[in-house]
Amino acid sequence: MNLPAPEELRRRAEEALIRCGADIGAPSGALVARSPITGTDLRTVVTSSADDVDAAISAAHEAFLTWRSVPAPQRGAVVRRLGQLLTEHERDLAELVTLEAGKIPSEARGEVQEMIDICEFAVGLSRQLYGRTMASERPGHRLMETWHPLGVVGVISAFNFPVAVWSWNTAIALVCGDTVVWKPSEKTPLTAIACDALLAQAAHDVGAPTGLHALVQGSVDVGEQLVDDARVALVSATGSVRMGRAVGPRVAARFGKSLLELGGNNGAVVAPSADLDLAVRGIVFSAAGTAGQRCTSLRRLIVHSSIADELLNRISAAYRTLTVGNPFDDGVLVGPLVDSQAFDAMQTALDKARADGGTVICGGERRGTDNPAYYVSPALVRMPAQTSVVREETFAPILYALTYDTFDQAIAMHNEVPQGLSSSIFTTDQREAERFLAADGSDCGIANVNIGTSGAEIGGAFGGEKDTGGGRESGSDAWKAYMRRATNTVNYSDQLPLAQGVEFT
Ligand code: UN1
Repeated sequence: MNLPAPEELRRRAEEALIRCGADIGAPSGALVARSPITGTDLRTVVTSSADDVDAAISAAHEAFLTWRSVPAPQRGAVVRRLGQLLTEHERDLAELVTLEAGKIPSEARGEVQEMIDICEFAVGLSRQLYGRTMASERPGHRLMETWHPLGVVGVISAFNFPVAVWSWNTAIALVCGDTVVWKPSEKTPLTAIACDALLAQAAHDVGAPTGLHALVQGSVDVGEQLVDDARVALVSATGSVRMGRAVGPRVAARFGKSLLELGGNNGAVVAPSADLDLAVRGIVFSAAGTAGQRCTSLRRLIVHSSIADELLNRISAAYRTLTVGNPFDDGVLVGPLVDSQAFDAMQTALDKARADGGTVICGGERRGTDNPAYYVSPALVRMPAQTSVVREETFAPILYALTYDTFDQAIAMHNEVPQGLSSSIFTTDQREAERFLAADGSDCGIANVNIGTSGAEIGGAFGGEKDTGGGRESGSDAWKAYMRRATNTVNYSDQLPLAQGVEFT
């Protein structure tokens, strides 16, 4: 496989960081930023000590005490400026995303576009943090609710969407009057440095108070400090179910709030009436795109037995045309897996699937073994049943295909996994489509018709049920998780009637 020289990648990373205004200093830290493109180092980054994390939380808390009283539309100004800077530096950030996460440039730019979109959304939201007014049962009384800033938001993000998920949280948190301490994935520290620099620039340009955002870098212990610190009012964490099981109860133990966006095991039902041309395109993008490393990646295909052979033939034909390789090369659609652990997990899952009676129709093999990078052909595996390996999320491009005969069976099979993030149905039968979206249809936070499971727009609330953690980020009214609600009763009469008709005289 023809891969770029490690020095070229280092130079590109450094140049993009400088263009984003990052103070990169001498590379002297303990955290090694790597590129999955070559499996080699990009530069080192200083890790945050326990004292550094404590200082970051203190500063963010201090800043919150001022920021919460700045009118929300004024808070929107910093996010508006951030959106402008992200637009100016779209290529630089996308370059860093490709370098650190291995995404193809189109997907990397799409991720930066999500950031720009959420900034626009958040600016609008800064004038729409609506509370309700309710009819009071008492004369001369007004009953209403007010939404107030919450405090410091601890954002813990994953490698696969190293910048968009941060922006969903941060843009919304800032207009809601919160401040942010961010712990990015150890696998993507450089994109985080660039984002932090752009936000600092935005805050400076609009004269916002300092300390609205702090970046802390390191491994689990850094995240744990955010989880355990009572000054962190909300912990918004994206990652594995295992991580969420550790974070959720710890935050709850101190009565903090958490917003969990954990694993998915996303399925698509393909009905006999489906438009197969459209279905194949949607399936291939969702299953093989981003090398299967989205939390919304399609992992399970539940296809009617009458069309299974044809559909699987068409998907495997499409898979064989996918170019796997250096994401910077023209025409490449599938970049590398993030690291050797991801590759090992994929191979272990494929072995288990074979042991369970599965047939690998195509893919699964490593491409180009003469380097420490891990490129694989996306795998399509026909399974006789939804065995334990199919019920787990493997963060790699494996698509398991199962067949069904009745629609009820398809829905039952679809919902019979622990995770509940994204789902879709390909059908032209309106009854089936509506049933899939109904209360007794898909049990996921995202349910689509005639598109794949991945690639959601920012306008909707993003997140899922069951082991996915229940949190909602991004659009719609997800902002409410970043604020606290106060119910206010105002008596403007000269009487003191008690609610529920209670007499106390
Ligand atoms: C994730 O993988 O954590 O819907 C987020 C999508 C993207 C976001 C994915 N907009 O696929």
